[in-house]
Amino acid sequence: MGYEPNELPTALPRDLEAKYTSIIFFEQNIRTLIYLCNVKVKKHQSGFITIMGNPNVGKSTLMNSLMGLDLSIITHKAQTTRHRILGIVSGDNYQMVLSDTPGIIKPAYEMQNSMMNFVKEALDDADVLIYMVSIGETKIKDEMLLKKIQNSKIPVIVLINKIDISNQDEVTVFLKHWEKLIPNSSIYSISALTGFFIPELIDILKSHLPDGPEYFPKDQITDKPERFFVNEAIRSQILEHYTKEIPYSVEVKTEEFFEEEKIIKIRSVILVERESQKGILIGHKGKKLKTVGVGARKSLQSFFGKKIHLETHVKVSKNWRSNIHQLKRFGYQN
Ligand SMILES: Nc1nc2c(ncn2[C@@H]2O[C@H](COP(=O)(O)OP(=O)(O)OP(=O)(O)O)[C@@H](O)[C@H]2O)c(=O)[nH]1
Ligand SMILES: [Mg+2]
Repeated sequence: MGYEPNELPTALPRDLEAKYTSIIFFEQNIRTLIYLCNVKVKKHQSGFITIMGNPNVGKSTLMNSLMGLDLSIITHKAQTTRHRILGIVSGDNYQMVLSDTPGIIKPAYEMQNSMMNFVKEALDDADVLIYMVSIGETKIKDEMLLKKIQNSKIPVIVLINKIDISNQDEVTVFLKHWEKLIPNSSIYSISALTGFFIPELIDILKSHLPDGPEYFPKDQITDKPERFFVNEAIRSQILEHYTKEIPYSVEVKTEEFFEEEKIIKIRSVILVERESQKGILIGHKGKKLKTVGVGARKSLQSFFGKKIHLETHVKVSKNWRSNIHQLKRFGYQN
């Protein structure tokens, strides 16, 4: 049947209308199905995973091992980590925001207060808590913290670390001990250093992530700026090469960071608390400070993948560890 353009029917013939309606119905069903599939496929999981525990148990080693990257500095000395450092691991459908934190201590001065505030903040933000102990540890001394962990509403994972320096019988004893102490937790024995149980742990952590958004762009790996990692590389060398109170009296501030195509030019200031510490740090004819510079340059070259020109100066900033204004300048307080 043919129609002239000016005499088109206002309604479709009955049989055509029925077909047309069923096509629309079919198309809508398909759209709903595609929508539901997309929702299912695109479901995204994310969360904040806090790593906490006593000093020196291997928290930063674990963070780096989970990241597959040397983000946090690691030394054999306690109180190496002073800040909360985020390490972000992302995949298409998930994002784990790890927090490396300072080891738990009883604060003796203002800087240590700030360090413990970082731990508290990270605990308050956590979707999953990792409490890490070294093999041989049996207690959480702080009663309040113990209660908080025992009554935790979020998943708690206790990791017994450094099992590479232990044996099966000993590991079994400590696994049982921690199971009894924190019955609401999952307990695993690992070696953050050798990587034992790390791939399995990554899967366990992913399985605990709640549904959530991308908190950070997927290609971002940390919340800290480049200068922070320069400060840390220098501080790591100081922890390595000096004894007694020197590493604990030092703060590093990077004042210049110029990135060119093939080289990064950096100027950093090392602050000490007293005049006498300045001499010790510089050493005879500047030899000790030179060792620090050479070591830091090497590690920064591999961290940034570029040639590094590093200039260091030592200054006295009297009692900076107890001075709130100074601590603010160094990023310890908001
Ligand atoms: N044998 C052994 N040593 C480890 C293991 N994990 C870490 N360590 C060592 O333990 C020391 C402390 O490691 P860190 O990762 O700096 O410990 P931390 O808990 O971050 O320490 P703080 O930042 O001071 O609280 C370093 O000498 C590490 O090499 C492990 O699985 N086995
Ligand atoms: Mg650490």
